[in-house]
Amino acid sequence: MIETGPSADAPRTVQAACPHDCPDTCAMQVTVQDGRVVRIQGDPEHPPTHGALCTKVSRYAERTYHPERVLHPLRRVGPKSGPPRFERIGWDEALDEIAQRLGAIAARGPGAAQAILPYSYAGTMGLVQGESMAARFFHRLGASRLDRTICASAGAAGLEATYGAKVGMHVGDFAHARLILIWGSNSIASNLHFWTYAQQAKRAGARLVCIDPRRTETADKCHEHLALRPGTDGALALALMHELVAHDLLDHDYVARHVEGWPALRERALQWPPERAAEVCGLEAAQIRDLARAYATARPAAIRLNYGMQRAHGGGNAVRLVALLPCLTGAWRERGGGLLLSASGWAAPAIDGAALARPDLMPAPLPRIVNMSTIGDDLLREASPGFGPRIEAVVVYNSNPVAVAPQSGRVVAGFRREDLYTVVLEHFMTDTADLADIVLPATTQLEHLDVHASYGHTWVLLNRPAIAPLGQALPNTEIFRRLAQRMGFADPCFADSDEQLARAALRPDRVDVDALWSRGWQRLPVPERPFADGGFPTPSGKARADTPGLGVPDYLPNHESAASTPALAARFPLAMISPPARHFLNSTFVNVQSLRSIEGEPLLEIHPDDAAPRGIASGQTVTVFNDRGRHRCRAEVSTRARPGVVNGLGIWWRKFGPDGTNVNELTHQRLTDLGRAAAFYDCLVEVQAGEAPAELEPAAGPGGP
Ligand SMILES: Nc1nc2c(c(=O)[nH]1)N[C@H]1C(S)=C(S)[C@@H](COP(=O)(O)OP(=O)(O)OC[C@H]3O[C@@H](n4cnc5c(=O)[nH]c(N)nc54)[C@H](O)[C@@H]3O)O[C@H]1N2
Ligand SMILES: Nc1nc2c(c(=O)[nH]1)N[C@H]1C(S)=C(S)[C@@H](COP(=O)(O)OP(=O)(O)OC[C@H]3O[C@@H](n4cnc5c(=O)[nH]c(N)nc54)[C@H](O)[C@@H]3O)O[C@H]1N2
Ligand SMILES: [Mo]
Repeated sequence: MIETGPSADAPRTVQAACPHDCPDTCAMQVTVQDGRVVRIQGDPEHPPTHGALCTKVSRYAERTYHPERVLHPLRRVGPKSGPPRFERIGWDEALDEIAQRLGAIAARGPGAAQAILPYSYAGTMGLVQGESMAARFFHRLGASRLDRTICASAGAAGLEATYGAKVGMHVGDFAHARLILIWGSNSIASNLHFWTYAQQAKRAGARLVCIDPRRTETADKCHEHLALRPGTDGALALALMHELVAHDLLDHDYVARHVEGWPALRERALQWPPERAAEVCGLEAAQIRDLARAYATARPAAIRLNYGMQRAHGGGNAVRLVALLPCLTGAWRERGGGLLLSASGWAAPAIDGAALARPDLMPAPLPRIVNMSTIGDDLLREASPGFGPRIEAVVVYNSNPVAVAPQSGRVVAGFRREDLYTVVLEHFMTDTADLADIVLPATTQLEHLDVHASYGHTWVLLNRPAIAPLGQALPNTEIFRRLAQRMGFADPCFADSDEQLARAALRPDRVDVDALWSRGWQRLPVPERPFADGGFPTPSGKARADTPGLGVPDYLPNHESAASTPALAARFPLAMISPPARHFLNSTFVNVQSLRSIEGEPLLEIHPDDAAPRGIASGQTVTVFNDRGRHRCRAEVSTRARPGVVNGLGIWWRKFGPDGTNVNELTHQRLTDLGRAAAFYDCLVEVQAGEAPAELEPAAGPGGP
């Protein structure tokens, strides 16, 4: 059934799916002629995709055929402190060496393989090329487990604490809303296909309100923009609740029947009059009052919450508070009312994660868990009873930690350890691949089979390979299959083909696999107006204002802010957020010339009121710094930044930065309240024109806050 290999002369169309970490998970149609991809388009029939792809992914062929694709296994020559120099080696040589190095660590005795760490995230969201054969391999090996916290785990924990699962509105139902709060989301940049529905609602008369410290391109297109201080969303939500109570705007019937623990939260909300929140958030009290009234009286009222607002100390609690708003007003009652942060909980029952990843292959006692958001510190940690063995080998796939993990100074120092054995499966020589011992060429989405679920809509999708692998590239699955064989892993699951893995991923009672194979996508069974009459996936069926073990949610100030760390704020008075650049996907596409030339160069937006006293003009080189490091980039003096907050758009490859750094040189490794996540947007800095004085050089060696 699966077409591979070179085609005949006539162009043919292959049904595919966008692999990227984006809520939209588009259905794509790939046109192939003479074995080469000539065009990539959105599938016009797939409802959320609607025939449209973003600028980035319509350039996916440019990325696949990029002249700098890694197409052969490579071995490092020269020290990690020096320039990245590699020699070409054969697959057998590469895999023999890796199997020998990993095998030697594992052979030291029970638990020893925990010195090996797999590091992966969402370079592809595919269920097959993500955590299937790779997970089986590391489970059987007994390697450390990775806590995948770098993106969404604070919000996920907040949502689960409140609704019981990561469930929310149908994205298409936003078209029916009369009011939409776009909260912590630059939808035009990062959730374009939601934006189409929001536009439909707007044309039908809906009011759009954007809640975001940055005046994004999305904020420009909304009727109103509340530019709150980063990390203060919880205070805003509490004040909105205050107004709902004070002006009796609650849906008492919905609250009584479908919300648990409201009386305790009500007491807390009453301590948050709009004036108090206005002070914390940097807003006007009148804006908060107006928003509360508008939200409670518009029917249907919808909230598109996104992960931008949970990358701060109190991110998990903030999500809990915001997620309760539609439960207090009964917004869930109508089609077009409610909230969407993630829809992945709707797909979860359709996916057989255990069949894919085979956690039963793990040894007892279970290997330790290492948090991916603290990889910098963890690579530099010595063995200890609390931590376990020192990390001696890292295998990276579907991720670029040297660019994307917080506090890069520590991450780079860790990956530079000469005694660390690093294997990177990649398409390109990323900042992480530059520090590898072995680089293995991986296939792209056009070259391998996969199946996808989405966290922003409720379809599953098939991705057929459109072309044969370029050069000597292999799918992640095949690389781990071959490694398993060399390690002598005899379980028959290590022989499963990609097609077997794809079929095993989906539960036949939920997904008609044959229909998926023939059409390329299939809608999951999800109720209309899912919580119109309660029925949240919690034990009681009620949304939880008071969650066992967590209590009632609260506003938690940032790790770093004028209120929580005044001495630090005196030295580093500006808050920095580092949201995605529109034409990159995290650190993917940064090396695609046509997209990089749109983004230009690493940029820091700074408000005129902050730029003037520092003598900073647009276009000038500036140094952004704090105790963790310094990062040079170009200033853009702009009211896209609010006073007191600078925006460093991400995520550039370090090596494209003027001084070989990116914004993560400044971020820290402290975690969020829930979900053990990175708090990227909770960060204080100072900015000065030109280059920073030498005494601001960060101290070498371990340290950090
Ligand atoms: N083009 C593009 N699309 C992407 C990505 C990308 O890198 N580029 N990344 C993808 C990924 S990995 C994810 S997780 C998803 C979602 O990714 P998100 O990171 O949620 O993506 P955005 O919606 O672009 O950005 C979040 C918005 O939150 C704002 N923000 C920052 N701090 C706060 C705060 O404290 N409160 C509030 N209310 N807002 C705040 C930022 O200014 C930004 O406009 O998007 C995906 N889509
Ligand atoms: N300062 C700051 N830092 C951030 C964020 C931020 O907003 N600000 N956002 C955070 C968020 S939300 C996220 S999700 C993380 C993202 O972090 P990552 O998931 O690491 O995302 P990418 O940077 O896109 O790197 C993915 C890599 O996987 C590779 N890849 C893609 N497909 C395949 C494949 O099939 N096989 C193999 N072997 N490799 C493949 C790509 O070439 C790419 O280099 O970054 C986080 N870091
Ligand atoms: Mo993410």
